[in-house]
Amino acid sequence: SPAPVNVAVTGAAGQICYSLLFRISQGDLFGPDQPVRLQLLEIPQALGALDGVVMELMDCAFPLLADVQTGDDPEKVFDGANLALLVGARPRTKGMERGDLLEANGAIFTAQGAALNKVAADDIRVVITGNPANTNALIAQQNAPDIPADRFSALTRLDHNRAKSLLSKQTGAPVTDIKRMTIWGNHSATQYPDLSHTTVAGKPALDLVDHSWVEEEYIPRVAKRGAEILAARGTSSAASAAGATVDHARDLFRGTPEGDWTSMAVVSDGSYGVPEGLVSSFPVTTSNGDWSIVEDLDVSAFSRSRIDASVAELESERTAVKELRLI
Ligand code: NAX
Repeated sequence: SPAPVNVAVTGAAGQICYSLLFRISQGDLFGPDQPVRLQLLEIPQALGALDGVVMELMDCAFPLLADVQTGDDPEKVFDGANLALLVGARPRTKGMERGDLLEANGAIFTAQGAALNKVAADDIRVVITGNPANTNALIAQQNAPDIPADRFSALTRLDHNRAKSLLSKQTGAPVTDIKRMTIWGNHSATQYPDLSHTTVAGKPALDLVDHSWVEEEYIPRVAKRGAEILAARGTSSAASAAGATVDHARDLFRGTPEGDWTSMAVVSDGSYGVPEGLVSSFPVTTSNGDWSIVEDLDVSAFSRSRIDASVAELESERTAVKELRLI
């Protein structure tokens, strides 16, 4: 069998990783013939709990799991990584202002970007799930000057999958019939799930649903799905976030299907009026670890105003982290 792929994962003792690590070890990311080595990063206080997770990984006797290492030093844990999944982040706690949140996460993602820059493999790909995902990705990317900017992407796949599933429910069509879904902007309440180019069994989605439903129910429900789950479950979405992280990374390497695309937050080249350098969600096609933005889509006036609002939020986050000298 081929040499193992080195997958570094942060936040490894957290709830998303309690699903994610098992999915990766099962072969859901790189397929049934590719062994993986897990390099798991946690903060010192969580290393004990992480030992328990590693015991469970061992107890699954996964044929594809070649090795597991753990630690709290990113310069050691990221050594030789081919793929880094940055899941661990500092959640917003009571009384914390947005600036405090950006600063706490800035400390994490400046250090992790610099460590990746120093010790990751030459073919490194970096996927950021930890929130605020887009701006954390920007911070990591800006602190890794020797890694090409297009190696970084942040997750909007959970939003994309939620958007597909809610449209499937509304139209009665299976999710496999839904193509060309797009999430634009920030992974936040300002995100814009755009049905303008989406097809359902080959028919334009917008011919099948009312505009008022899209504007008043669908868009807010996709954007607030995380809060809906938190209210029902008492904790934030975890298995679905792990699933979306697997979908994102798998498609990055194995490619999007012909005639379809996915959504990823990537460093803007100025496409669709999104200022260069911002990490914003776009429709993308992928193959062999690389992505490209789907170009020349029509943008309606309604879409324009939604995209602009989310991009304005990303610009204000970028200004804030610049002022904090994190980038
Ligand atoms: P948990 O709080 O269960 O786990 C996070 C783990 O990260 C903890 O074990 C913590 O010790 C660890 N950690 C903190 N700082 C670290 C550091 N510097 N290095 C390594 N590990 C560190 O959170 P979980 O539910 O697993 O969520 C993880 C992140 O994903 C959060 O930021 C969350 O907001 C974000 N999410 C992102 C989503 C997306 O679609 N982009 C959706 C789900 C989720 O909300």
